[in-house]
Amino acid sequence: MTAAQPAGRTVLLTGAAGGVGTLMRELLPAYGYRLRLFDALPVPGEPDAVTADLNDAEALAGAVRGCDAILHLAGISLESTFEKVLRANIEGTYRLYEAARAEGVRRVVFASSNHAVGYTPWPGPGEPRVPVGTPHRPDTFYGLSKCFGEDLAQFYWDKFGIETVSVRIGSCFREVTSVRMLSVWLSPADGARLFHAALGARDVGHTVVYGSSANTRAVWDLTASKALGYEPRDDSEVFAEALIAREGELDTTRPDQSRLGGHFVTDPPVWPH
Ligand code: NAI
Ligand code: 15L
Repeated sequence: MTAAQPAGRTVLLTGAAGGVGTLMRELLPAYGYRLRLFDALPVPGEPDAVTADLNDAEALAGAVRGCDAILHLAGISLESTFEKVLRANIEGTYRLYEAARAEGVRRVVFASSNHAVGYTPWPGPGEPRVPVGTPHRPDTFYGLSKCFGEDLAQFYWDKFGIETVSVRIGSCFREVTSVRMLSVWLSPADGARLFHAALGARDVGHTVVYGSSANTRAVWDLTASKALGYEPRDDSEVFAEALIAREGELDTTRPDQSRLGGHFVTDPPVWPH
């Protein structure tokens, strides 16, 4: 892998109306990208955004056409019924890759999630950070769909030569709101740095990386992220004192804090009703 290519490229941003999409609409243009926006919901203040479902193959093909790369954020971002996760995240991500293949787009950055490995035990004191090679241990149907997305990315690389960086995002929000997030926070600015690195690094094949900031209490091994050229600058520690005063230190004997996925591990599944 070598350093990021110059920006100035057209990138399709799916999920542009969502939380991370909104942050990246603010931050990525400074890196020189022209963003084309896509979401099932209208994107406020963006009349040129494509408003369509990922499963609308015609709309998706039109959106993908002529793009240099895709930052694929769209999908269900929390646990839901299997049927909803299947439609948006599994079928929808398949449609996205099919559109990329048909339209000749050679690079995807896929928003995977820490919940692909959510059942992995929280590392104890002195234990090494969790490597990207740790086995998939999804904690939800949602996490399972991210495992599928990573495997789909590997398949489209092996079969069709479409490159992907799958970013197992921790918690990408403006602020840190729990003691767990002290370890897994990806600040918006570091998120933009990481997506920029992932969009531009050469010869990535299919690479899986973790997405977190330079947190004092980090739990994931960022070696693969840094190999893309990512240099995190933020540290959640500035939020620590207030959060620990409110919640106490992270207690890995608690079921909802004993594994990387936090409460996703202990929350009941969502069944159709
Ligand atoms: P979000 O729920 O705020 O935004 C997702 C967007 O995708 C929404 O605007 C929604 O309308 C759109 N969408 C959903 N289904 C769609 C479909 N079938 N067709 C077209 N658009 C559809 O989620 P957020 O927080 O912005 O996350 C973005 C991505 O990053 C998601 O894939 C999520 O799983 C992933 N991620 C986010 C993390 C975070 O900390 N925010 C952590 C780990 C992963
Ligand atoms: C995710 O995958 C979710 O999309 C996000 O909303 C957060 O819950 C995040 O994981 C997390 O683990 O904090």
